[in-house]
Amino acid sequence: MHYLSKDDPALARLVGQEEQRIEETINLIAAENHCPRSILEVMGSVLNCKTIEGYPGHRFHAGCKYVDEVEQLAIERGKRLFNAEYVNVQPHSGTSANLAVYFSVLKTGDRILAMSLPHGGHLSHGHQASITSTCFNFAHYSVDPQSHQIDYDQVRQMAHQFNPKMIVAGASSYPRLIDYAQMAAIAGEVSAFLLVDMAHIAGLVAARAIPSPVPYSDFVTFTTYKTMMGGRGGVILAREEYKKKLNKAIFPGSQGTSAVNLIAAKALIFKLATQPEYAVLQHKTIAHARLLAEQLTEKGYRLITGGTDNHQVVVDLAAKSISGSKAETALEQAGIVLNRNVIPRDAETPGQVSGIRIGTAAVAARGMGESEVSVIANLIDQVLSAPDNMPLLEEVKKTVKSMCSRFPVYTAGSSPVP
Ligand code: DSN
Repeated sequence: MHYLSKDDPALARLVGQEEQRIEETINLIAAENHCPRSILEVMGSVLNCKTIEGYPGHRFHAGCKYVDEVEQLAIERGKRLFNAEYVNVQPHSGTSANLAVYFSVLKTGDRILAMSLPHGGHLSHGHQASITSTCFNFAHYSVDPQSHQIDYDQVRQMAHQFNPKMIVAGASSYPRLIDYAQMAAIAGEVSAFLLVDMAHIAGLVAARAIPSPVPYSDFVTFTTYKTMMGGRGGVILAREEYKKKLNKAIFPGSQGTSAVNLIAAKALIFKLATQPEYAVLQHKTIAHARLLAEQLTEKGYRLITGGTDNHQVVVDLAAKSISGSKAETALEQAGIVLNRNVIPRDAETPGQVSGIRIGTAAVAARGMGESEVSVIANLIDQVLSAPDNMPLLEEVKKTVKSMCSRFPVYTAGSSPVP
């Protein structure tokens, strides 16, 4: 931060404080990760300054010789990694990617069937607060009241009644695998497109740790900074037949110039994701989530779906007489960072909610193992059993800080795997 410290000491101080926060706290936010240093380097490189519009070989500004190669590299690596016919690496985010997919093959007002947000879906899947809901006519499927898993019979029934032009599978808060073959069969029965939003699980899919939706879907979207462990941004995978429509829907349809530095970070993580260390890490992320789920269950916590198949555990705190919001605050005071989460059929107010969502990608990335996961489960339980006990929260914070110091993220020349 040499130049930043000179130009803007106040901002440099904040970056330093954020670095310290990262080092000293346990990151259990399921939508985050620690990325390799090389990702930070390429995101902060001169590539940031190049304006590009259009696609490699067809640009609207001169000087694109090298950035064309960067984007082509990202596209080719993305195709190989995910076995996809078409890749678009320009979306600024997962929401931008989803919007572009909707607009590529649908008209405003067309019907889309997606998972309800309180049951695991995402804002950009037609939530009333999202612009997606004003552009398209959404209906939402929910999860089974007992198992909390997707009820494919209900999805099928709704698809036949609602007759959507597109079905969206994929979630931001769903700890189980989705049966893509079933979703594709249902979409086929009603002649709907199938979009799978794999934002949360892309890294697990890239490592072949869980099944890929690519063979079953017309479109797959994801972000590159969650389990994927790369820089910020979104990606679209599709069949080649949608290439022209998708390219147009991103540029000029919904975006202007795109961020070459972030496209380069996508190229980089697609390369790193082919390394054996990456696969080991993604398997470890899943194993950690399973262990955490088992240990919290043993301590009497009720988990949504009763467990996990991926990187996240969703805990229903209703029986513990503590809201998700209070749990989030108390845990943060103790150095454990996660987010409150709405759960299916949540009885709490939207601000308080009844759940918390726990992700294990970042603890795996900084090298924590099974014994640390067990410590984390104990610490979570201690805090949630006495959220107003400030001396206890201080004690836990000390334990967290001490444990974190043995697993540096970026200090002492370290860099998260791979
Ligand atoms: N989709 C949001 C989440 O899952 O928390 C942010 O990426």
